[in-house]
Amino acid sequence: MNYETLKWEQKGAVGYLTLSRPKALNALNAKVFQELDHCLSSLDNRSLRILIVQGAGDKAFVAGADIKEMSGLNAKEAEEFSKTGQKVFSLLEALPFPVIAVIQGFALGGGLELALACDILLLEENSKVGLPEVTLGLFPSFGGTQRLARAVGFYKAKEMIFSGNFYTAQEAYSMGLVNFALPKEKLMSQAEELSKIFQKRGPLAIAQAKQLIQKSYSLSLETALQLEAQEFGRLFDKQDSQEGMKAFIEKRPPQFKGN
Ligand code: DAK
Repeated sequence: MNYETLKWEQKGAVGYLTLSRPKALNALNAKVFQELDHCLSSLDNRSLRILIVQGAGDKAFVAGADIKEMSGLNAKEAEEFSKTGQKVFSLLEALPFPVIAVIQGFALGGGLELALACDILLLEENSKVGLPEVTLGLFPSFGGTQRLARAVGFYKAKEMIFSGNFYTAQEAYSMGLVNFALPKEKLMSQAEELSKIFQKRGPLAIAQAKQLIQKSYSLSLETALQLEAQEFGRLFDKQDSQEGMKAFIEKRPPQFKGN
């Protein structure tokens, strides 16, 4: 897949998606969203087990929506921009395998919202994150008001969104916004270490667990628990769960095939 604003590479079962507009600090414009839409819609979900998302260069993961492009949009174009953006974030969130955001440099506005649609967030220790939309008279509307509050709680989310301030990696880690804050040289190796661990586990089990964790946002606990039990039962019809339990009893590593 050849793109103008993205780089795509697959090594084994790991996909590497790089947002690449370094001169604009990888800001999200209409072209980026069109290409992300195409790329995420055409992934081979059978051969992929992990997706790693990063930004080109070391200055920014993504510095937000492209303010220069956005300022020239008319109402119709803004609606289109918003729709494609929302579609892309939903596609990313719905991928049936873990998505790891490797964040180096600024992750701001729509850039932080993109990271929040991933499953695991790794942040380089000198990076800054924030939702500065209010400084533009906007508010974070690619899911930021929802996903951030779920990640860090109402009060911290309100502080971040109302102030538009930038936060250090240590602050982001302390508030539970990211899984790890790491030195630059350890960032990708930690992502790959996690990828290796995830790949050893049952892929169907991970896909179901991911979906159920996401559904917990919108379902009552009672309904979600029923669904959890149902899906747990369905896994017993699959070869992977039989293989996993058999391998444990036979004291050998399991051979998961994703069926
Ligand atoms: N958009 C466009 N260009 C950007 C950009 C951005 N978000 N961020 C940086 N750039 C460009 C700069 O304009 C500059 O370009 P040139 O002037 O060289 O042509 C180049 O990248 C380098 O940036 P700086 O010269 O500013 O670099 P500094 O190190 O001095 O500062 C910075 C880095 C990241 C602190 C600063 O660039 C900055 O504050 N950038 C803006 C950050 C920001 O406010 N981001 C939030 C954007 S608002 C929507 C849903 C969601 C959204 C919108 C719509 N709908 C549902 C419709 C989301 C909105 C946002 O994300």
